[in-house]
Amino acid sequence: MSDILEQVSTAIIEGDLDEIVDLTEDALDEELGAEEILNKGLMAGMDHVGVEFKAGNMFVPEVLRSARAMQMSMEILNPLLAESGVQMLGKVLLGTVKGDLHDIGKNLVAMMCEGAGFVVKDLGKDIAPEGFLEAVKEHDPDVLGMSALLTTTMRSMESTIKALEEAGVRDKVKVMIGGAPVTQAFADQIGADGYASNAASAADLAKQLVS
Ligand code: B1M
Repeated sequence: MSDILEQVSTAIIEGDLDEIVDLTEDALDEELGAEEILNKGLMAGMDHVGVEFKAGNMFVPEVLRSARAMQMSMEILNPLLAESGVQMLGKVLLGTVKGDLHDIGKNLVAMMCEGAGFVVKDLGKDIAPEGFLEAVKEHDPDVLGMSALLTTTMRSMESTIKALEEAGVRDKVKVMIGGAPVTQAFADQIGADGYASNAASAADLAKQLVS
């Protein structure tokens, strides 16, 4: 790998907000393509972050910093990627369910999915089943991801899946769920396509679901 791509990757891993923009511009000055910088610099870095986070060697504040660095670089690369028509892995629509204001974990999932090469549409928090349904119709995502942190709100995931079924769009989108009280057994019970226990696993799961 070229020296500058290694530096970009390291800046992502270290969450180096002071250097990442300059390094991204340096890589472009060296005539590297936006796609190469994304794949071999940013995603390589975020892959490493995902592995270390899963292993318990990196913690939420560090991951958030890496994700912020990734976003800063993506702000430069996004228009170039759009121009060159780069194929992303797919589209992930995300939200925290109705009645639930916890969004830190969901934001991490969004960033990990972006880092893995998905276009992410984040609906935010307190999203009712009808809100998810309308967004599925509007954005036509490959994966719908729902997050819940309260035992009292996780049932809304089931209502959302029912709303998708009733509207006849359930088979157009894969549904993944997560959040502290959520389990694989619950995912099976409500008919979700997958459950992930953490943000890095959620990105892996989204990849599996679209493959
Ligand atoms: Co609240 N809260 N909170 N809270 N809060 C918890 C969740 C709680 C466990 C605290 C406790 O009592 N020990 C408890 C829930 C009990 C329960 O239902 N079992 C609780 C409660 C009760 C409440 C209120 C009801 C308190 C009150 O007002 N009486 C209230 C509810 C408000 C509402 O939502 N309507 C409330 C409010 C809040 C704040 C607003 C103050 C704040 C949220 C701020 C925010 O998110 N912007 C807050 C916080 C910060 C917490 C704790 C302390 C931390 C949650 C967090 O961000 N964790 C939490 C206690 C705790 O966990 N120690 C607590 C870090 C985050 C990275 O982890 O969200 O689990 P997590 O996400 C992980 C995984 O779960 C997974 O990946 C993430 C990263 O690895 N994941 C997914 C998450 N979503 C996923 C989706 C996927 C896949 C994986 O696919 C789509």
